[in-house]
Amino acid sequence: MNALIDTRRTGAQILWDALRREGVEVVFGYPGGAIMPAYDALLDSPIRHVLVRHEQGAAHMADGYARASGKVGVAVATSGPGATNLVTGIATAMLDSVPMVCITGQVPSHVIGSDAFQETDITGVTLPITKHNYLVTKVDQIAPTIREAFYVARSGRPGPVLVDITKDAQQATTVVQWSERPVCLPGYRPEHRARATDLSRAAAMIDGARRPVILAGHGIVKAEADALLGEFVERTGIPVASTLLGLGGFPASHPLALGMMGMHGEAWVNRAIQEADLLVALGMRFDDRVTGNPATFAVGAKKIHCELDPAEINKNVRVDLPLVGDVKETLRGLLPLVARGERAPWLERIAELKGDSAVRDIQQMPHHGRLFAAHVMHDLWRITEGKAVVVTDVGQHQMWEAQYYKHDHPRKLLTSGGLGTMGFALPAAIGARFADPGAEIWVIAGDGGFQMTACELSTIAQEGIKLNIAIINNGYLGMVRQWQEFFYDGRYSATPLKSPDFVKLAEAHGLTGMRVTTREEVEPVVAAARSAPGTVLIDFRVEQEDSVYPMVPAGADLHDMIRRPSPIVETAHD
Ligand SMILES: Cc1ncc(C[n+]2csc(CCOP(=O)(O)OP(=O)(O)O)c2C)c(N)n1
Repeated sequence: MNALIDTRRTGAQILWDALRREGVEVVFGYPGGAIMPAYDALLDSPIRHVLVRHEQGAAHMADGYARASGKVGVAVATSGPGATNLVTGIATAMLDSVPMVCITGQVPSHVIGSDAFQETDITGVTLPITKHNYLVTKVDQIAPTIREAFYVARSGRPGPVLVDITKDAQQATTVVQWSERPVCLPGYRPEHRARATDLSRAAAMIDGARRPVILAGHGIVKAEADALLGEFVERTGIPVASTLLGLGGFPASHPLALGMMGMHGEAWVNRAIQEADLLVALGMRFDDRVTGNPATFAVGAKKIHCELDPAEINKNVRVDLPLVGDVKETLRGLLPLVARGERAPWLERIAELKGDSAVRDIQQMPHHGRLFAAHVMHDLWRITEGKAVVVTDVGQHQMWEAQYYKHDHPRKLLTSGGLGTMGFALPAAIGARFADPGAEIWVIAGDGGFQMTACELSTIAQEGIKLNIAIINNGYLGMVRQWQEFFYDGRYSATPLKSPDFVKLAEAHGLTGMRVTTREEVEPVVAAARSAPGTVLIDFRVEQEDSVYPMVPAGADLHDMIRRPSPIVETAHD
């Protein structure tokens, strides 16, 4: 009898045991009524808990942890408002295929449906933005559900999974039977493998192409296929264009790295894609920010699409040959089949397409003591030798970072691509810090987005962690201001932005704040931030009305770019 009593565990205890069995070391969360049994049991678990200041932050931290480490991130929240506060973070992870498990408390099972205090149907709310979700009402379901949730989150195309556990299920006790058998879910077949005949067809298309371009996406990073991509490029001599989330999947310093494609991609990259006779798309999904008008996208090119998720095939762009499977396996299969390639005429043509881009490059622009955001990015890249983990927010600074901070390694740029979530950077960087305690981490955020989750400065202070924070402060919601300048006759509706004194804000949190207003100050202040033991926030006061070039207007043809005026026109205050 005593032995039986000893082995009975509460649902709350089982939850943490189950997380430990999945290898979880840290979770990000916020307590409340319906999750209190779990929080009580947490005190006896070796799992570290990071107390966030808003549940959105918990979701972004779990997301940043997952992006930086490749492991599953975990967020915890209570029912009702706690759970709904997770929603933006879950959607962010969903659109970028980030493996994450969110645990929410739910009202006791006998009051579900009665509009009980803090009751929200969170499985209903998150149905379209989770890969899968569960409502657990029985203690016996907790262990198998957590196991399944991790399996679903990390297998196949990764994504967020939510497990909603009623309070009574957390409080009840049971004797757990831990299963060691592999999880098998009816109807869920996450593994695919490209057929040998299709690989041979692809190899023939690749060998026969005269103007091929590789489009490297996030899948390269996620599948850890960067080394194989390198071998494939060395062998075939095909130049590589990257998506925003694909940056770092192929070294920016490689001679065949073209740079970023799409709305704010390099002009020659977009032109090369439009002139290509073959696109080899690897782990990317032809997002509208990448293709521009799909009707005129690379019309002269045959398209091979290597993609894990069959639902992506022919979704946005019709392709000639889909290779459904893990991109690493696909590349491994293709490598021995493709011939060594010499593409000199095509590379010369691309060099020609680069044309006057250099003179339009803001790096060539005299700064006359003023501070351009692009200069800050370039200097940060130079000073950190391109080795930092950079976590960006959303807006102009995000695009300048993508253009001017050259990433040579995967998982070094963490950014919200699909959902474009302002407020992502600061909490995601906190998550990345727990994934990689030794890394140099830079948050790069706009003055607008930073304020959306600035409360997490308190989390940084409480946890005593070190980050470097660069606020690219232009006094506007810059990217929207730019669209207003280009497409709404310069009518700045609700984009001028007043901010707190960021230096004082940092200091109020017990952190260090610094300000930079000229380019000369960038280097010494960045050096001081890097060598400081604690978190340093730098308020970079940059040009207020600078724009990101080139730009493909939404829905326009990919080659129809707005270019930086050339020669660069000096602005009035010179
Ligand atoms: C949560 C959220 N709300 C609104 C937007 C729309 N949006 C995209 S960029 C942007 C402006 C960002 O301004 P800021 O953070 O100052 O960065 P900047 O563009 O100036 O670099 C806005 C409002 C968004 N992406 N996310």
